[in-house]
Amino acid sequence: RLAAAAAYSTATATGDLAPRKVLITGSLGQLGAVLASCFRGHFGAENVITSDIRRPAAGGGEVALAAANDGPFVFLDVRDRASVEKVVVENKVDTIIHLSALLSAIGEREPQRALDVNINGLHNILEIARVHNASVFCPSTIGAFGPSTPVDQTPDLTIMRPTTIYGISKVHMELLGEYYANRYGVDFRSVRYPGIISADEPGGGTTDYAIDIFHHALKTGTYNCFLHENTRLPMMYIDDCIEGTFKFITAPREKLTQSTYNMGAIDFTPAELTSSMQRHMPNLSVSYSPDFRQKIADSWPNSLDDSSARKDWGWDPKFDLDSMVDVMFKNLKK
Ligand code: AKB
Repeated sequence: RLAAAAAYSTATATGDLAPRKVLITGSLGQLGAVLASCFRGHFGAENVITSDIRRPAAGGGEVALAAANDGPFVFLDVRDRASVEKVVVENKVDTIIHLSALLSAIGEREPQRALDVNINGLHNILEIARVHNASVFCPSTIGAFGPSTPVDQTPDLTIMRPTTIYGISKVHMELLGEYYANRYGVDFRSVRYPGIISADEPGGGTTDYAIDIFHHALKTGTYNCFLHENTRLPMMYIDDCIEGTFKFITAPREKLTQSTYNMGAIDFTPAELTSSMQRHMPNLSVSYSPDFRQKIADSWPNSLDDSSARKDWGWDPKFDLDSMVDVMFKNLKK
C-alpha cells in the first residue's frame, strides 16, 4: 500500500504546476494521506503540510502514517481559527485542501459535533483564505442531494434538499464557497464525490459497506451488509479520485465554468458488488440487515451526470466495477 501511495505522485500533470504551499486539513481520514502523497510528488514533501486532531499512529493505517512522516505534520483543530491562521501565515500557505468533516452516518449519531466541525470549520477556512489570499478546495458529496432530487444521472444543477446534517452542511459549504468566490474573489473549488473505495478502512460513511465487505470477506468469507441488496449508489475507486482531484485543483481557472462539479465514475448495488467479488471468492456469502443507514442511502442518487467535469477539466475515470474489485483484492492480499 505504501507503493500504491507513492504511485499517486505520478498523477497526470496537465494543469497549473507552478510552485505551491499546501495545507491539508483532516489528513488522517480516507483521502488525506493519498492526496498528500500525490501533491508531495509534484510540489515537494516540504511544501505540503498535513494536519489532523489525532496523532498519526492512532488511525488511518500505514499509508496515513507514511504521509504524516514523509513531510510536515501539525496538530490542527479547524474549529480554532487562530491556530489554523498561524500555520497558514507562518508557512505562507497558498492552497488549502479542507478535508475535515464528519460524514453521513457519524453525523447522524453526533449532529451537534457535525455542525461544529463541518460548519464552523468551514467558516474559519474561508475567512482565512479571504484574508490571506489562499485558494480553497473542499469536497462535497452525493450526500448534498436529497429524496426530492432526480435519482438517475443527477445533474449538477438540481433540487438539493438533503435530509442529513452532513448533506445540509455540504450544501451550505457549496453555497458559501461560491459566495466567497463571487464576493471576495477567493479561488474556491469543490467536487461532489460518490462513495470512495480504497483499501484503507474509512470512517463514518454510508457508502463504507463497499469497503467493509472486502475486509470481512477476506477475514471470514462472510459479510452482513447494512444496506439492502438492491440499493444502487454512485462509487469511485481511490486512484480515479486522487487523479481527478489533482487535475481539478490544478486546472487553469479560466477552464472552469462553475465552482462545484459532480464527479461520477461507477454505480452498483451490494448484490452486484457481491457477484463481482465472487469471481475471486466463489464461496463468499453475504446477508443483508439494513439499519439506519438505509434511509440515508435511499435519499441519495443512483448515478451522477458528470458531463461538465469531463468537458471543462478533463475528468476521465478509468476503473469499472470488475477492475476496482480486482485491484482491491490485489492490494488487500499484499
Ligand atoms: C458517506 O457515505 O457519508 C460518504 C459520502 C458519500 O460522502 N462516503
